[in-house]
Amino acid sequence: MNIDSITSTLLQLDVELPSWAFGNSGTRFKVFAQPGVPRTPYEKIDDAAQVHRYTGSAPSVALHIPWDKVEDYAELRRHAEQRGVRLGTINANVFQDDDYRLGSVTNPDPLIRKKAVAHLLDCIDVMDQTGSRDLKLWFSDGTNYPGQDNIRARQDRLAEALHAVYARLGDDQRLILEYKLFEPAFYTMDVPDWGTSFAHCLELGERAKVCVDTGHHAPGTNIEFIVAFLLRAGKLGAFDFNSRFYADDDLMVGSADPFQLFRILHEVSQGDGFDPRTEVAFMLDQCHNIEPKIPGQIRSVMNVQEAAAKALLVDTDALQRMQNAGDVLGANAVLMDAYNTDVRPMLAEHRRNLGLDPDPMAAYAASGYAQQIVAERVGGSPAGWGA
Ligand SMILES: [Mn+2]
Repeated sequence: MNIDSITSTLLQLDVELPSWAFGNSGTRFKVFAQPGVPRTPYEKIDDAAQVHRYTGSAPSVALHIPWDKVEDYAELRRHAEQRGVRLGTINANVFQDDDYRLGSVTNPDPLIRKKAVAHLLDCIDVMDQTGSRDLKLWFSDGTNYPGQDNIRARQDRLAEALHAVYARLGDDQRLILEYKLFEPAFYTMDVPDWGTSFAHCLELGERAKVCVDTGHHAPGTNIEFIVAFLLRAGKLGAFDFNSRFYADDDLMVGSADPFQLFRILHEVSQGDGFDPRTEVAFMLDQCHNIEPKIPGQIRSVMNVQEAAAKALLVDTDALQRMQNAGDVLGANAVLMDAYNTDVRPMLAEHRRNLGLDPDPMAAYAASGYAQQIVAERVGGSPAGWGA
């Protein structure tokens, strides 16, 4: 691909930011509070808009309900638009009530299942007001001990809930089902892997798709294979990008294993996933526990752009020739040539052409915004993992 078509593809590559990345977060051991952290969904959007301002590639913000519950979503939507961004994916949250100790939509108690489904339907009402396309579902549901509950019955309850939610979607709305190998449940998760998500989505219909959270697999899982398979099947709905060394670490995308991110985005490129018509949502799902949050998000967007640029640099004609000729080393060399290219000068030039600072990290640091929010955001409760 030549430089012009690479930059035009990069222009279309929008990375959605998670509102929760801007709030305080931590591990189960400690949350380190940072000064200047947003206290309201409005302030989270203000911070997200900064990331877009310096990268030009983060025009939407995903919300988490109820963490981002507001009185008037139309007003929040206008607030976002005034800041130059829009509201994106609505992430449902059925994992924080005491009622959900034994599960939400798969709970053995039908009343608790009903409560969970009601929340999911409420989230669609929110989507109608925010103009969001996607409802992202991740369930913490599962069991800790063999025999604790009937694995098959839990799948039936899951399917029933998903059907109820799917039936309520508008014509332009999608259900995105995320999976996770383990945690918080340690014996079985009800949606542990892409195959389970894929099977439920197939049964639901066209507008149900799989979310690949890069941190939700067993160590050593070949994520790019999953991506290639789902794209081929038309079932890759979204990415939740982050990095992991051990479990669901939620570190900055591209920080732990940039080569893996490149391999994933190479499959995206091969499967036309960068074409907006393929409707793959590229989202960050991260927490910045010890590093400053806005620069952490800026760096993450840049990491996605760098890996995408390298993936787009792959000489696909040469690659195919080598593959067809059975030239193992030649084919591998074509891929590695692209990966080993320093694309940073190209991206700096791309930003200059857009009227952006070629160095988003430095430009944000020089803006004074970090000092401004520390001075202004006094009083109130900093946002975190709660409503
Ligand atoms: Mn996720």
